[in-house]
Amino acid sequence: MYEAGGWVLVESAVADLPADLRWLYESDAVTLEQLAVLHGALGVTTAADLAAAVHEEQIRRVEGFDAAAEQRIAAALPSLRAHVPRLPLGRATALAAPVLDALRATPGVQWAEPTGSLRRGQDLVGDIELVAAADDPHDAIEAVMDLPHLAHTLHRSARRIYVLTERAQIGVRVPEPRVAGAAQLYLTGSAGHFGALRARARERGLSLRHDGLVGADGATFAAATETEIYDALGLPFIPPEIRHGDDEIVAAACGELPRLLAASDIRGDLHMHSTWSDGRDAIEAMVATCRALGYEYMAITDHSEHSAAIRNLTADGARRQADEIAVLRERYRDITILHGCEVDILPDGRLDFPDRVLEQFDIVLASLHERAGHSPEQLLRRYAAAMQHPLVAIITHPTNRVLPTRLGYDLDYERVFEIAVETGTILEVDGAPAHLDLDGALARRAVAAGAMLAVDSDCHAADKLERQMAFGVTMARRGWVEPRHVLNTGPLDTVRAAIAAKRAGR
Ligand code: DGT
Repeated sequence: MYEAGGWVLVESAVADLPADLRWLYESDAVTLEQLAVLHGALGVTTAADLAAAVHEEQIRRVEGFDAAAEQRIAAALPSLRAHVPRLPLGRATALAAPVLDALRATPGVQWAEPTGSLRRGQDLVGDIELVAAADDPHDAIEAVMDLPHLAHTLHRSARRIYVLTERAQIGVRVPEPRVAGAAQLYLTGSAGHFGALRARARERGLSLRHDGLVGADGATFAAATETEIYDALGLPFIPPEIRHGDDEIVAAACGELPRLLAASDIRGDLHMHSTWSDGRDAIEAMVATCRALGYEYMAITDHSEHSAAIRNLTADGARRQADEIAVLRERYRDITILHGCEVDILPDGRLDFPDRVLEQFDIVLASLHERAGHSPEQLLRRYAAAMQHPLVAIITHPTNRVLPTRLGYDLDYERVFEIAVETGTILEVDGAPAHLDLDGALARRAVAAGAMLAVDSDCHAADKLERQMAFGVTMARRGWVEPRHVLNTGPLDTVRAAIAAKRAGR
């Protein structure tokens, strides 16, 4: 009886730990007592804290621990979250948004930002950890406690809080502003990027720790901003989206960082849906929001007749849709409404509208929605046929993945990019949270191959146009994409010229 009671107590204590500590305990690297000692001595709450403590050899200095115990923890860290589903970026952004809003609205909070993979714009996010800079942390912590829909508080200390929402744990740290830049830099990572910065610091006789730079004299110089640390390492600020830990530090050191695409570079959105297919809003509502976003042009691109969407556009519907757009063009003269469609690429490589229908659209986007049991070679042939079609301007979401469950097509993407260049077909970076496709890595390869991109929202509701375009821009930034690589950073004339050139076979 007593034993069972004790077990229940342990189980509930473990369930109430911040997630990484729970998994560290479950990995058998530490006992519950050791975890309590470790937490008490070092304040660790996440894998990132543990990684810093291992790297900076702090664990072996805690009473009851030694180098072997530190090694056991180090060995457990890489697989700590192996069994935990990762959150799609869209979901993580939506969960973090109200917390960030509350923190930013709190008097005394100088700034509040996400960290980790969420700030880097990774498509799947392991955990949500936010940083808010404030001298007095009390009000910021209270603001988090006061948020609605919080299931549970897992941990609270003077400058940290971990809460459980219905879907995920959210951690908030409130460092003093004079050191907040160091915390932000470490927690943003990536681990590879931070490791490379550490190595660069060593070359300069400095030591980069999770809480700042330590000089040869042993003095830590606190950093209020990340820029101060980059500066001390002889580097410009490196945008979080490219902190992958590969070649960004070398490029930064040589003054060769690109001027990454920004949302403000986008002059129009070339992919969105209306109630004529599976969109939630009428064309006029989409137009109103695009005008509010300051776009010069937009394209309404509903799904073709046999697409698997819940509602599709018929050839006859397309004619009536054109009439509706003509009326809206008269009404709204400050934006150009392109009449387009997103046509399915059928299993035999033909398109889901005959040419005489496609010709009537201002812009045609083609999508390979349906695998039809095809091998990568067959899928590539279907793409090739679509890209060789003079009426196809853009290939949408080229890998056709669905996050977080369906992987993208396993294609020879170098060949896809080559055909896109040969045929003058634009490849899309699609900002729909389930797609985020091309992702950063593929976008970078596409640009390196000479392909032109379009960054679009693929939006199905007016109130998501801005947010989904922002995701598209984030993906492009992760791929080092510059404004000059993106068709819809240009004026309407450039877009029309690209479509016309393709149609003319130029
Ligand atoms: P995630 O959460 O798995 O999507 O990826 P991150 O990058 O957000 O990683 P997370 O939450 O484990 O740790 C936050 C940051 O801590 C990470 O981006 C960089 C920093 N860090 C530096 N070195 C290490 C390390 O060896 N391991 C871990 N886990 N984090 C490290």
